[in-house]
Amino acid sequence: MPSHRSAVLPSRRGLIRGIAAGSATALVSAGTTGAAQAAPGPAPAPAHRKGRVREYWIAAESFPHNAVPNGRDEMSGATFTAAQTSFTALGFRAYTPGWGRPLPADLGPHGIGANTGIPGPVIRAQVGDTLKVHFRNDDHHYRWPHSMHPHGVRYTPDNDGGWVAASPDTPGTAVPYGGTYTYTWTAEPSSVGTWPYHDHSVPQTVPGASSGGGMGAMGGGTMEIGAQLGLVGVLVVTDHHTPDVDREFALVFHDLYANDVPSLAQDLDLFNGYAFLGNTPTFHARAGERVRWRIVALGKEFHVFHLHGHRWRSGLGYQGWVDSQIVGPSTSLTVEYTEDNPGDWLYHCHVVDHMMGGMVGRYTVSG
Ligand SMILES: [Cu+2]
Repeated sequence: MPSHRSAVLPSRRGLIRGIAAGSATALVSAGTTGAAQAAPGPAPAPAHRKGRVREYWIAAESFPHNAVPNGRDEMSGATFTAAQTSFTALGFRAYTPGWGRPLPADLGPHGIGANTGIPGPVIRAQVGDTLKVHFRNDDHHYRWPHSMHPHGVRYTPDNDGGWVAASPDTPGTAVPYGGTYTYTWTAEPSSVGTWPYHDHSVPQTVPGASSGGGMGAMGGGTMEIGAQLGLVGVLVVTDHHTPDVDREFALVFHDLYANDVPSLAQDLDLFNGYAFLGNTPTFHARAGERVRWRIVALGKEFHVFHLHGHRWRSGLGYQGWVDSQIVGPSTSLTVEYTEDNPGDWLYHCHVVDHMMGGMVGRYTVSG
């Protein structure tokens, strides 16, 4: 029996409950709160709706990371040594106010996710809200400047985070090691959906890399190398039309290139920073639950998200029901269905090279 995407009534109450039970510690209400007011009617909420101020305290950190911690690909049988698949990664991590302590994982449908660095914490807002993201650069390994560049929300140039050599002093585009910056972004009616955010700072070359540094005295370096090393996350904007769900999974597609990251023995295709079946995240749901995947991609490749045993509404018009959808650099997918098919399933990129490079994982559904 196919899944159904049913019309779901506005559930402001559900969202508030979820926030209270979920990432509340990530949020410090520093302003007026209109969120508790009665939900408006079916028309899109106006941009000037009084929202809340949602503050996040996020650090960019460097840390050793093995993308294949169990040393094998349970799909092909290939094996790897830790040295072949390890590198110094970068990641965004959410903290208590003042960058006090890392926030605990919250994998619930309104939570920040695993908060282990790759991907960064799920940043959430409702239409009308203002996001104040306090950023600190704690990249003690590379000591490069970093930034946070959001998609989907509204911001001024000083809150863009995108560095260009022609105007290198634009605030917030190259936060130095040890430095801080606060970005202000607003959630508009046109912001509803799933978006990436990522490092967009000065191009750099990992020592020993055959790429980027090849430009030598001409300058160069690899654009968005920070994002390739892990500085990428998911930004979610909801409104009163957004259906409430029982499960929400954040999934980031991105790729590592041995030319850019010389400690790697080969290119790797990653789900949430990990490669190959048995290493990538295993997602769980139960029959009858409403499930939402929030998927973003970053890097140089186009991917195809495929989920075994399920179909969903594409929302694109050229074909209603799908079981595979294309996602490319900086674009996203929001996949929703009511779970009706218990079993152990695969999700993977259907570009075969990418599946063989690590983009495959498990999805288990209990009855
Ligand atoms: Cu792919």
